[in-house]
Amino acid sequence: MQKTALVTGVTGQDGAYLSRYLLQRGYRVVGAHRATSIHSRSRLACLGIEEHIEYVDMDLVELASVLRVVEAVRPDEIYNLAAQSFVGRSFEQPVYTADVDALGVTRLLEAIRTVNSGIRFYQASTSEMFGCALHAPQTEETPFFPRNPYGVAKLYAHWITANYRDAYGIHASSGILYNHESPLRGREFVTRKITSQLALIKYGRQKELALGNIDAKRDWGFAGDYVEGMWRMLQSDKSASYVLATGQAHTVREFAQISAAELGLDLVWEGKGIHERGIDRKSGKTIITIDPEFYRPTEVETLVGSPCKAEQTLGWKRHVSFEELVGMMAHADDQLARDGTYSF
Ligand code: NAP
Ligand code: G4F
Repeated sequence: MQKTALVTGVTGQDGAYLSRYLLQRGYRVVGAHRATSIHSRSRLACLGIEEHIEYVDMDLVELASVLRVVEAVRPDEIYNLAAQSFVGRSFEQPVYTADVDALGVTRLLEAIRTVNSGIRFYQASTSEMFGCALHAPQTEETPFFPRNPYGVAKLYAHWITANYRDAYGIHASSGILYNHESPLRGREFVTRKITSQLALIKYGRQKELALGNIDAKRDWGFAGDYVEGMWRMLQSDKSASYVLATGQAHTVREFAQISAAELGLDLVWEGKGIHERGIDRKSGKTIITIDPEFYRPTEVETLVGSPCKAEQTLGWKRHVSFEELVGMMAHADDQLARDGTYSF
């Protein structure tokens, strides 16, 4: 029998890749988004699936809206991808971030408990919960130490998911996902900011790219690989928490270096701290500057995860390497910058 999946945050990066994955597996996919969505369905259109999804209006800050949708759709599985997902913005909007990213999850879990406690639930947890991590690589057992309002809100969501699992026997799993990127990534996140702006610089449409802490290290994988892990969590007999990561960390500086090379720019670095600059050796022009505006009040310097449990228990495996990911994003943005068309 055909299964129905309700995907919240369907207009986002992961919403698009997960919906495509579920459609390929024969699911009926119902995508929930806000009536006031700031994103169009352009990511879904980009993957050629916009017309294959049913859409419902739902805002995670409104309990009645969440209840009505779960009642009407009667899903077998809910993937909760909706969130205010930008760490930088969470410092500016901590209360809103908590409402959506923390309490929003309780609203969904309450809807499941009320409508049908047999619905399987995926919560989009994050490596940001480890924050100032005490060990590296982090595992499902590493203590949490969040460093920003986003991480704190997501930690509440993570624990409430575990609580509904234990208290009510709901099949509720948390994916503790490390940074995953793609050509569909929002342009406020550092990877896409780098590839989109360096591509514009290459075509003379922009002069410089301003970055913050380029020594920060992240464990970057490809979003298309990670959505398969989400699905695998909900097919497992037992619900649990799983880390999805690559096990390798790279600096923002390395990401910029490889992006520049993929775009045909020969990047060399000069200077230190806020005076550091990235120069294109061929033209001699400064193309990267450091702007303290992009520093965070509290930074997470390094995150790197161990995907051992997911690999061994779920049979999950990532396929795209760091270098392939950077190349994929740089080439997609090269084309967009050349054609001058950005829809996300
Ligand atoms: P994204 O591109 O920012 O998408 C977030 C989605 O949430 C958008 O569709 C947005 O819809 C929706 N949303 C925001 N506020 C909402 C609200 N009040 N009610 C309903 N929908 C709302 O994020 P992503 O990269 O796909 O990430 C998906 C999830 O995984 C997020 O929960 C994120 O926190 C988590 N996560 C991401 C990563 C990563 O590296 N990508 C890693 C770990 C965890 P609009 O179009 O209406 O704005
Ligand atoms: O790309 P970022 O904004 O991603 P961040 O903060 O790691 O969060 C992303 O990954 C999390 C999983 O670990 C998700 F839960 C979350 O939803 C989101 O998807 O920043 C990465 C690093 C940071 O250390 C930041 O300080 O890059 C540094 N950075 C340096 N210059 C910059 C910039 N980040 C941004 N966004 N913009 C800059 O100019």
